[in-house]
Amino acid sequence: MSDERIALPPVTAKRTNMTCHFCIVGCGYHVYKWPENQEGGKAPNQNALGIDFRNQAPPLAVAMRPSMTNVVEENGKRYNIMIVPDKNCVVNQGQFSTRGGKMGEYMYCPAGKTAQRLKTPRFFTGDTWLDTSWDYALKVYAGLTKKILDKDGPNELFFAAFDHGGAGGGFENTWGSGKLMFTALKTEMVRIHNRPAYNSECHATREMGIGELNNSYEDAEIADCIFAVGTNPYECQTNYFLVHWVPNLQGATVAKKKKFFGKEPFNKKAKIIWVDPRRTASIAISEQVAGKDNVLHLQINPGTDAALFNGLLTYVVAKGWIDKDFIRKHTKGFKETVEANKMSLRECSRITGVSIPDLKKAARWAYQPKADGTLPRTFHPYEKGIIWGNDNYNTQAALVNLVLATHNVGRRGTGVCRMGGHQEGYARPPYPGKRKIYIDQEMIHGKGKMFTFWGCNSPSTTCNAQQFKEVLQKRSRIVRDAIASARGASPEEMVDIIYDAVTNKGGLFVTSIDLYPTPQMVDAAHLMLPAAHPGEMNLTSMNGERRMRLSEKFMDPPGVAKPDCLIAADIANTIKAMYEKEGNHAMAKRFSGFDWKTEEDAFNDGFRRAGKAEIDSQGGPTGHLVTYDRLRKAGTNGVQLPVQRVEGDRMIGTEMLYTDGKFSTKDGKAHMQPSPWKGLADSVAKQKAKYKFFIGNGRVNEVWQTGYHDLYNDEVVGRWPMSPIEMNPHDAKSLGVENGDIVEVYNDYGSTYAMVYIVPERKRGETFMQAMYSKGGIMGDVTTEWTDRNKVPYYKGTWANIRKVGSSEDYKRSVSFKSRLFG
Ligand code: MGD
Ligand code: MGD
Ligand code: F3S
Repeated sequence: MSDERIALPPVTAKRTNMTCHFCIVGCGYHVYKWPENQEGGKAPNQNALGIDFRNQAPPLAVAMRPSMTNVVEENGKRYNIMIVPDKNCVVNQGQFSTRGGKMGEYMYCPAGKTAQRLKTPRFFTGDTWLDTSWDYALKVYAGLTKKILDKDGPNELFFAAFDHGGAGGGFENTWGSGKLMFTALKTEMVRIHNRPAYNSECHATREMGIGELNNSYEDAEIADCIFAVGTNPYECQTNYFLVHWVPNLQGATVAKKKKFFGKEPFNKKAKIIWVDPRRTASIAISEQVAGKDNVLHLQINPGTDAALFNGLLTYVVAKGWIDKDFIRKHTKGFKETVEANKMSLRECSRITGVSIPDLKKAARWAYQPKADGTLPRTFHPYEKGIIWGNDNYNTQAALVNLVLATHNVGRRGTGVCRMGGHQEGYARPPYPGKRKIYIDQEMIHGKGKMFTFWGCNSPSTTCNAQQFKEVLQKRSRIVRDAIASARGASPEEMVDIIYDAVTNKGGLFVTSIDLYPTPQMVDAAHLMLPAAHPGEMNLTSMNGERRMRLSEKFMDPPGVAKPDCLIAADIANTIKAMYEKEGNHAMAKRFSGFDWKTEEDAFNDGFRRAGKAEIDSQGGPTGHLVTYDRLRKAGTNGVQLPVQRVEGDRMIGTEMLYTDGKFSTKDGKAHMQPSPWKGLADSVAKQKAKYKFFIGNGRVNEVWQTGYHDLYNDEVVGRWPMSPIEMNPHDAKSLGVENGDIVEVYNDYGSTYAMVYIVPERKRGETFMQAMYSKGGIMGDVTTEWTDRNKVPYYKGTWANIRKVGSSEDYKRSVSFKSRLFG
C-alpha cells in the first residue's frame, strides 16, 4: 500500500474492535483486515466502511490516513489492515489523535517502521547479541531465579514492571506478571514502571476515601467550571479535551445541561481555570474557543500548588462558599484541616506568585454560589504537574480538602480526578511488602542479583537517572565479562557462572521483556524476551472514566513473541518443573496455577475472580460478570466499571462514584487531612539556590513516551530530532543561543542535552524540556533523588544551568520553530 493511495476495505474485510493502545482516553477504533490482493469499491455497498467515495465524502465522514494502514503477515499470507476511529464510540466520536492515528503503521511489518521489533529471545554472549530459543532463554532465566531464590531468598530478585492498561499492560498482563512476582516469587523488590517504588500515585486521595477516577467524561461537558491543575490535555489526553471539554467551553452542551440540571442555573459556557507555571497549548486553545473572558491562567511558581489550595480553602470558608450540610454528614476532620491549612490571600499570593485579584476571581468562578443558592459544579482534573510535583501526598490532600469543603465530588458535573496517563488495567495479588522500598536506591547501593525490566525503560525515565544508569551498567558489565569468559557452557553451567558474578563480584543480571531491543537495554541487559502488544493478543483495559473494552487479536505477533501473561506463565512453569524434578513439592505448589493456554485464561484467573481476598483488582467484586464474550458484544463502548448487573447480554455499569455520599473508608465518610504548606523539598531547594533555570518538563503531542515506536518513524524524528528545551528569548540571548542550537543542561545530579526552542511566552528563568524521549538527552539525568513520604518522586521540579555546546545546521534547516501555542 503506498502513501499516496489508500486501498478501501472490501465488504468481506474482517472487522474487529481496538482501543487505542496509548493514552488513558482509550479512543475506540475498528480494525479492518483483508487479503493483500483485494480492494473494496467506491460505492457504499462495495466497501466495508459503507461510505460513498464516488463523490467528495462529507466532512468528517471518516478519518483515514496512510498511517492508519499497513500490510501484515500471518501464516505466510499477507493482509492489508486499516485501523480507523469509530464514529459510534462515545469516547472519541470518530476522532483520532496524532498518536492513535499511527496504530496501523505501528503494527508489525517486516519491511515497515516496526521492522526492528524483537522476534526471538536474545542473549548477550559477552561481545554480541545472539538470537536464541525460548527453551534456552527460560533455562537461564528460570535457573538463575531458582538458584537465587533457594540460596538468597526472594528479595534479591528486582523488577521494574508496568501496572497499567493499554500496550505493555492490561488486566491479563498485570495479573500474569503480578502472580509471578507476588504469589510465586514473593519478592518485595518491585517498582512500578514510572516511579521508583511499589506505591500509588494517589495515596492521599485514596486515604481520604476518594478513588481518583470518580466521574465520567460527560461530566466535563456539563460542569459550570473546570479547575485544571498541572495538566496539558490537548497534547496528552487529546480527544478527552477536544471531544468533551471544548464543546462545553464553546457553549455547545446547553441541551445536555438542561437535561441534567432542570431549573438549576448553569453557565452556558463553562469557565476554565488553569494552574500551571507555563502557558500551554491547551490554555491557548481554550482562550480561542471560550473567549479570553472565560479563561483564567494561574501561572504559579513551580511547586506551590498546596499553598494555592490552602489559600483558596481559607478564603472560601471565610466567605461561606462551602456545603456545610455535606461537610457535617459526609466528611470528617473539617475543623482541624481548616485550622492547620489556614493561609491569608496575601501570603498565598506571595508564595504562589498569583495576584490577589486573580485568586479572588478563581474562588468566585469555582465556588461562589449561583443565583438560586446552589454551589457551582466544578470539575477538578489534575495530572502530573502535581502528581510528580512538590510533595505529592501533601499537595493532593490540599486539593481534595478544597474539593470536599465545596462538595465537588459525587455530583454530576463535578469530580476530582486524575486525567491519567496510560489506560488502567490493574489486577494483582496484594503487594507482599509492608513498607515502601526505594528500589532504585537499593540497586544503586549494590543490592539485588537480578533486575527484570518488564515493559518499561527506567534508565530513560526514572529520577536521578544518571546515577541509576551508571550503576546499572557498571554492575551489568561484571556479568557481561563473566559470560564472555565462559567456554562451551551448558545453560546450567551458564547459570552457575552468572550466579558467581552476581554473588561474589557485585554484578547484576539484567533482563528486558519488551517489544523492542531499546538502546538502553542493548547497553545494559543480558537477556531480552520478545513481547506482544494489543492486536497481536486479546487485551482488556479501562480508560479514565473506568470504561472497559476488549481489544481483539487480529494478527500474530512477530516471530515467537508472546503476550506478557504467557511469558509469566512460561517462567513460572519452568521453575515449577525444576522443583518437581528435585521433589520439592511445596515450592512446586507455589509456582502452580499458571496452566494458561491463552490470555483469556489469565483474564478468567485474575480479573474475574476479583473480590476474593487474594486479588486486588479494579474489576472489584462484580468482576466475574465481565466476560470476553460480553465485552465483544459491548464493542468500542464497553462498560464503565464497576458493573452493577447484567441484563440479557448487556452489562450495566457505573457512571459516577460517590453519588450516595458514601466514600471508600471504613466509616463511609471522606476524611479531610491537614496539609499545611511546607515549602520546597530539601534537595530541590538546594538545586534552586545553586542553579539559574527551572527545568520544567513533560510531554509533546507527537511523541508517545520514550518514543519506542516513534524512534523508527522519520516523520516524528524529523519533527523532534532530540528533546526540545523551551526558553524565553531573553534567556536565549543571555546564553548566546538560538533556535536549533544544542545545549547542555547540568546540575549536581548529572547533565543532559536538548535542542533550543524559543518560546516568548515562557517566563524568564523558567524552561520546559521534553521528558522521557530517549532521542538526544534524558531529562531525568538532572532530576533529584527526592521522594515524598510514600517514595513518590518530584520529577517536575529541578533547577540547572544551561550552556551552549553546539549548533546543528540540519535542525535549523529542517525543524519548524513556529509557535506551538496556536495564535
Ligand atoms: P515507556 O516508553 O512507556 O517508558 O516510563 P517507561 O514506562 O519506562 O516504556 C515502555 C516500554 O515497554 C518500551 O520500551 C516499549 O517498547 C515496551 N512495550 C510497549 N508495549 C509493550 C507490551 O505490550 N509488552 C511489553 N513487555 N513491553 C511493551 C514512562 C514514565 O516516565 C511515565 S509513564 C511517567 S508518568 C513518568 N513521567 C515523567 C515525567 O513527567 N517527567 C520526568 N522527568 N520523568 C518521568 N518519568 C516517568
Ligand atoms: P505533562 O506534560 O507531563 O502532562 O499528562 P500531563 O500531566 O498533562 O505535565 C503537565 C503539566 O504540568 C505541564 O504543562 C507542566 O508545565 C505542568 N507543571 C510542571 N510543574 C508544575 C507545578 O509545580 N504545578 C502545576 N500545577 N503544574 C506543573 C501526562 C500523561 O500524558 C501521562 S502520565 C502519560 S503516561 C501519557 N504520556 C503521553 C506522552 O508520552 N505523549 C503524549 N503526547 N501524550 C501522553 N499522554 C499521557
Ligand atoms: Fe489514542 Fe485517543 Fe489518546 S487516539 S493517544 S487514546 S487521545
